[in-house]
Amino acid sequence: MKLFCSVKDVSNIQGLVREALELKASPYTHKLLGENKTLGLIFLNPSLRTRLSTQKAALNLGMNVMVMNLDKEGWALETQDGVVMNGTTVEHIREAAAVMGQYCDILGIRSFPKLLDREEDYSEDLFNKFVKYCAVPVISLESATLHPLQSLADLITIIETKKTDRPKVVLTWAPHVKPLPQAVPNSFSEWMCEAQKEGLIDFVITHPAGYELNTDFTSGATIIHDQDSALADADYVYVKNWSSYADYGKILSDGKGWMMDNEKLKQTNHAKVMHCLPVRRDLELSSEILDGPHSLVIHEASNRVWAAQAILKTMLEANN
Ligand code: AN0
Ligand code: CP
Repeated sequence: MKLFCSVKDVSNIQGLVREALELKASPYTHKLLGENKTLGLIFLNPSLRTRLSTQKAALNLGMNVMVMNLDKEGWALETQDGVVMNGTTVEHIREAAAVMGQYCDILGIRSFPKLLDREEDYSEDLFNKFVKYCAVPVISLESATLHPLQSLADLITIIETKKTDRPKVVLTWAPHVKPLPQAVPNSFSEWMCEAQKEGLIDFVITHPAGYELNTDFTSGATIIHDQDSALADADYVYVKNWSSYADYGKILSDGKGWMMDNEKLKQTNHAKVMHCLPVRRDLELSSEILDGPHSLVIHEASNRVWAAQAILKTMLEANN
């Protein structure tokens, strides 16, 4: 594996989940695998979970880790080709990525979309240029359109805790005050569609009209605008806000009535509630749920370590 940015980069998702759960049971079995190897984690946006869990995963494998907040601590980056750099950008991604590749055996990068120009964001221009010019294996730490380490941790969490053979998983849109990327729901959806194809789950998406996701990521999902009917008999409810894809990057309404709370959970099959975090309490999800027995959010975040460790292990073994 030289690249991890999508479910398409994984040949066997069930095998990967098994690997992650084995690492969870025995975190230090491969503590020499990453000896004398360096992981670089490059952030252009804030992060708590991705940064710490990926660092911990690398340390469990014996790797060295370097972390850089490139947006704050690096030189202002130019990503366009053919421009005379007489403005505010100081360094081109061609040199910056190539140099980071000299210092690291594996690189991770986080780069959110600007949410201004749909074509630009969905071209994944910055991420793809980083991959091209660094010349070492790359892990997405959340790109403009996908967040694969999160989705793998989500799949691990569902497979680890499921009580029925084929649980019903519902992705439900939630209100927010800021326009957020579609990366988490796109990614969750592509992973759940693959899990559904393999007979592991049934997958339903519910959102208000106008919040349809790019259909490239939702093939096979049942999409229902009525939240109540979507939630009926759900075993897992995955709560997430995203901004509109059609009216790109916009918040279309205040989303009143879409916050997940205990009253809504009554329609489900005692569903467990998931969220990638960070979560806005009592806006996206009620405190009552977050502090109660239905919440899986902390367990889900803890599984980020095993998701990252499974990917790093696969990359180290493939590129040894
Ligand atoms: C980001 C998002 O929605 O993509 C990161 C989530 C992991 N969330 C926020 O910016 C609040
Ligand atoms: N869920 C997630 O990726 O969290 P961070 O943005 O804190 O890394």
